[in-house]
Amino acid sequence: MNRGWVYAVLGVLAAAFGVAIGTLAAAFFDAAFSPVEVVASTAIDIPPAEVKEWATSTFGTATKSVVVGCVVAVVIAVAAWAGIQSRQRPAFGVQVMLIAGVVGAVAALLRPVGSLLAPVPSLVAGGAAALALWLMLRWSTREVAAVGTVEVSEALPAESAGSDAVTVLTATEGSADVRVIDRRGLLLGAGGVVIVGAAALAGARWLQDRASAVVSRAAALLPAAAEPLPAVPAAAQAPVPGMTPFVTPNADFYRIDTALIVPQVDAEDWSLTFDGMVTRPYTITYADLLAMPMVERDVTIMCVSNPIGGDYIGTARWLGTPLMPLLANAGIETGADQLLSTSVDGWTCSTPLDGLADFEPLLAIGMNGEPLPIDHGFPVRMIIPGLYGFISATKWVTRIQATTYAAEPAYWTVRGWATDAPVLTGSRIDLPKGRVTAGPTVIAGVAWAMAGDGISRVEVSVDDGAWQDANLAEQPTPRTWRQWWLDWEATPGEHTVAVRATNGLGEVQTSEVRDVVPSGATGYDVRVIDVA
Ligand SMILES: Nc1nc2c(c(=O)[nH]1)N[C@H]1C(S)=C(S)[C@@H](COP(=O)(O)O)O[C@H]1N2
Ligand SMILES: [Mo]
Repeated sequence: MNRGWVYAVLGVLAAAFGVAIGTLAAAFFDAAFSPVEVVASTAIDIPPAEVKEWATSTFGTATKSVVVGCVVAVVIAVAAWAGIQSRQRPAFGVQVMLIAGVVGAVAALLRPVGSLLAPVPSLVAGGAAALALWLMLRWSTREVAAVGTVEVSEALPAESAGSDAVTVLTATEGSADVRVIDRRGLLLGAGGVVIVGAAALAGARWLQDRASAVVSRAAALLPAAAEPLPAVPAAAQAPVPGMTPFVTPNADFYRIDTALIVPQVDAEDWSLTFDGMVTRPYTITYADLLAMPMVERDVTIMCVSNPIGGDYIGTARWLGTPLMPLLANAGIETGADQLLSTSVDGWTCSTPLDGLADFEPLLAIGMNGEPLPIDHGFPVRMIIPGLYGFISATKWVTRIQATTYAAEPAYWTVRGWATDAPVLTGSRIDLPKGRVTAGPTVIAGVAWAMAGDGISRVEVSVDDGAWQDANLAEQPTPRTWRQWWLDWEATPGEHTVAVRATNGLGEVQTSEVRDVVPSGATGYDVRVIDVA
């Protein structure tokens, strides 16, 4: 009789138990070092840019969840296999659990934020899984004296104490004893593992919640801007029902980062160090930052990985202090060509020093009237209009070094992305959405030229016809996108609509189709509209 599945389940239970205990161990110091987390993060970091780019274009912002799902699937498969193997060779299954723990520990050591404690949760997980498997194997089988020959089958005499049913498990030929599954021991062992594992996860959850920055953020008060901006003019919004809002609500703002567990930084604990090739290195606290002059800026930020027509772009009113005076205090030495900013989770970002002042970089603390959401960098992030996010928008920023590209290549630089990546002039069609009925319709969208003096013109071509000028909504500053719309008499059938933008310097966006790697996608957004 094949009871392999029972052993597969024992293997998976043991692994789940190990992960739960390891997660609890990590929660005591840093949830980022929990076993699944370190393995998934390392799995994300290893592949070359092309693979990542394929993954992002296929799964979008769900990429991280997909990677975590794959890691969990592999763990389940290996654990089930180890369980099945342990039927004949209990020691082998136990060893597989221990080795899995070591693999996790190695992944933890590869994380950019080093800590001697980093491998501990994975090692604990491997040990706990091994112990759970060993105990469950012990409790769920026992040896009974064989009655007669190895022919013993399902029905051992009921008097074989205590077990409701016994099944022959293995009977080595010639041996006098037979290992049988003891159903009661099996249920007690597995049940105990499930209960203790669930309690460990609940404990980990509780510890993590206590460690979250939610309380600190709720208590954070935003100072008033020394230079308040007038409200965004109503005319910045194209007068078209269903149109994308000019200011993106925080809850709908795209999120891109490498963090699987969002860094939790209390404002009270935050500090930012300016160092590297500077004459006067120094460190500021959140209180120091609040005492600095605050400005408000409406800025559209955008991800270099945004595909044509994509939505990794959003506009917010940021509150923050200008970065240039802070750099001047540190005194950048000649020879430095980049600012390397580092996030608390070890992610690094390289920003060209050349021309930096023109972009009016900010250290931002507020987004649309609230402290930065935790996902968007609470308590402090960088915002540099005109540069793609990966070279400008460090969230949870804790260190800014003046250095050189040669000495300190940043996270995405070593993965094949550009170091010089101004936001390219572009445009997107947002409306109409879905199927359209024939008659008067509006084609509308957004366009941006953040490093090119704003948008001066947007043109639309229907079915490869002549380029027609679209209406332009107001653009409060060249650092935001600009909405546009065009009335269109839709006739039944399929229509192709294309859009192109011209910046304030009179340069038309390029039609050349180029991929997002290494410095941003180009080409026109073209939509097929189905008119009934
Ligand atoms: N700490 C940290 N900051 C980061 C990143 C990251 O991976 N880690 N990604 C950058 C990228 S690629 C982009 S496009 C912007 C996105 O900012 P958002 O998530 O607030 O929209 O954050 C930037 N800042
Ligand atoms: Mo990005």
